[in-house]
Amino acid sequence: MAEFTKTEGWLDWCADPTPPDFKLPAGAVDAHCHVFGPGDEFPYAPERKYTPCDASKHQLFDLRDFLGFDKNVIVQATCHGADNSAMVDAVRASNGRAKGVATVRPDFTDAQLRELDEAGVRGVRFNFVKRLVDKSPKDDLILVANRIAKMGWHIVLYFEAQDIDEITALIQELPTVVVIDHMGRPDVTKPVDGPEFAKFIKLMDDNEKVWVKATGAERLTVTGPAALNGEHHPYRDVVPFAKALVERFPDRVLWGTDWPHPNLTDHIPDDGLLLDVIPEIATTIDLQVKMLIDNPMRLYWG
Ligand code: 0GY
Repeated sequence: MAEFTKTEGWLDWCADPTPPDFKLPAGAVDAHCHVFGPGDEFPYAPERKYTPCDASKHQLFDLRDFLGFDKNVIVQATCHGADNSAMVDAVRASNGRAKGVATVRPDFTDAQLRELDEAGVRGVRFNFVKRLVDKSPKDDLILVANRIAKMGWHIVLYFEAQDIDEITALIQELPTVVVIDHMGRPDVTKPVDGPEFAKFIKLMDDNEKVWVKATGAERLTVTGPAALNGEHHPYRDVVPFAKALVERFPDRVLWGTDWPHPNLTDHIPDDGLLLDVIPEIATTIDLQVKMLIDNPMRLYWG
């Protein structure tokens, strides 16, 4: 049995989230979350950059039910490398209520890809965040892209804001829908209408195939989760960035909890509080239904 000790400073996930004030519409999809292990059943990858605490499929499904989501999109995280077993096991156990995004290397066989597809995988993720991977996955991405395009899958990209020029060029070569994690990780201390975020908006303006996850408030925030002047405005510094994207690209935006919030060292996100960000960024029922139901259903269950 494999024994794993979580990385020093690693914070556990919140075991008793606050009941959210915001009530999700029926059929809502948590379109960005992970499962970790359990490590003794699904060992973490030797090349991983962190060892998380276990976060099992049962714990994910409990959170789904507590928050009022109907479905999950479970995204492969780097701590499991290209061994998708924990994610696939969770998707298979969901009774059709979860889809997956896998890590695929060029040496995967067609039979392996078919098996992932049959399990409920609908996308591949390429992680360009330097602290999470040994080398840029660009070459792998080009080799894998055309193969997964034939299966109707899409590509999820995770990168840092400073790499946007390189990523913008790369996206031109990609044959599928491209979903960008955590809004391209903007520096939220900069103005939302400044030149940095304008680049991200232009990328989406210029490329109809690019979608975005208005997620990651808990990891992009500088002000933290606290309420403002006693009022209930969690993660208020991230809200203008997410709101701008939801309003400009209502048909190409997704939202998810990012549970169990890997690599946070300053606070343990309360997933109930995080949910209360939704009505701040998607301010009408119409926008909420698009972001939480119509868009993820089209991309993952369509
Ligand atoms: C996230 C964010 C992070 C981690 C990973 O695959 C991963 O390990 O994506 C991060 O550290 O920013 O979406 O889970």
